[in-house]
Amino acid sequence: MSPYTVTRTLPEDATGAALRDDVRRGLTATPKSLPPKWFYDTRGSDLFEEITRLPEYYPTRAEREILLARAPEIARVTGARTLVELGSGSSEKTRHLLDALSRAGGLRDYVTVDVSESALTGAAEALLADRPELRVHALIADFTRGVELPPTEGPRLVAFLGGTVGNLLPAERARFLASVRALLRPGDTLLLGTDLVKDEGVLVRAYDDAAGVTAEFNKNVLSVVDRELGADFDPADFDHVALWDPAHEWIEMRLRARRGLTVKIPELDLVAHFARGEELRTEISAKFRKEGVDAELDAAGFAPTRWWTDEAGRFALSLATA
Ligand code: AVJ
Repeated sequence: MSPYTVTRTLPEDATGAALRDDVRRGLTATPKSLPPKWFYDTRGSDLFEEITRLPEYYPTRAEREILLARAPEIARVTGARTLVELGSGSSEKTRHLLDALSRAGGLRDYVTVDVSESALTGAAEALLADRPELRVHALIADFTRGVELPPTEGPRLVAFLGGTVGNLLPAERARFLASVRALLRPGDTLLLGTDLVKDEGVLVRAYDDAAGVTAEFNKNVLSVVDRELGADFDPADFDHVALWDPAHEWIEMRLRARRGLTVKIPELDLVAHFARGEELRTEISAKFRKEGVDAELDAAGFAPTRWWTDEAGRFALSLATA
């Protein structure tokens, strides 16, 4: 049996406290908003997995295409002995990277960081079954609030895939990238996945699919607030909205009240009113251009060294050295 450690840096009640703060702040603000990280309870994570298989949702397939094509080069260029994956979820795409890094000969440790304990430990155990020689460290942590990495051997490769960096607002992104840079030493690298600016119709359909899975995923955040904070949101009172903001170059997901309504949130001692048609913003998903990604990496103290896209030019992976 190979070594496998689970470290919790979030106190048991941290998730609840953070959710309460976010919901209080978001529902008393104008316009109303909730951070996207609260989508991902078990049902939300399952719905996201279903989204990745939808015909309209191209980012997962595009990123997998790049990883498959470039994994050997990534292994060669980085010489990584430790792979750190942030927001790993089910770690499905990571397999290609792990395989290439193992074949290149240097990989010793895999550190997987996620707020979702069920996603983490399930994935870690599946990986271990195939790779008895790998040391796996599962870290339950909110990577936007800073993590402490186990003292593994360098060079380290930090992978932040899926385009999830686009869920952060520009100022949050700058802070986040700088905090990742601060974890690294010279010679370590960052592998960053970013979805690219493209035709508006293609983008909107990726977030408003014909089968309605993304609508379910969006409304799931209301069920999370109901269950965790005793609220009485009825998801059926809201319509799913996905729109392209051309000024910010991001997709916004919103929930629009179908009628005027009042929601009670007993755990917060809060009552929230929605006018008919009022919208709650649940996610931004920024789309990027090469110049923008390079500039943000540079501002965070990284030197961008590689830029790869899929054949169709929909999605990019950047490699940057610390
Ligand atoms: C998991 C953050 C990459 O922003 O595209 C999918 C989440 N939201 N459909 C994204 C998501 C709506 C997704 N990321």
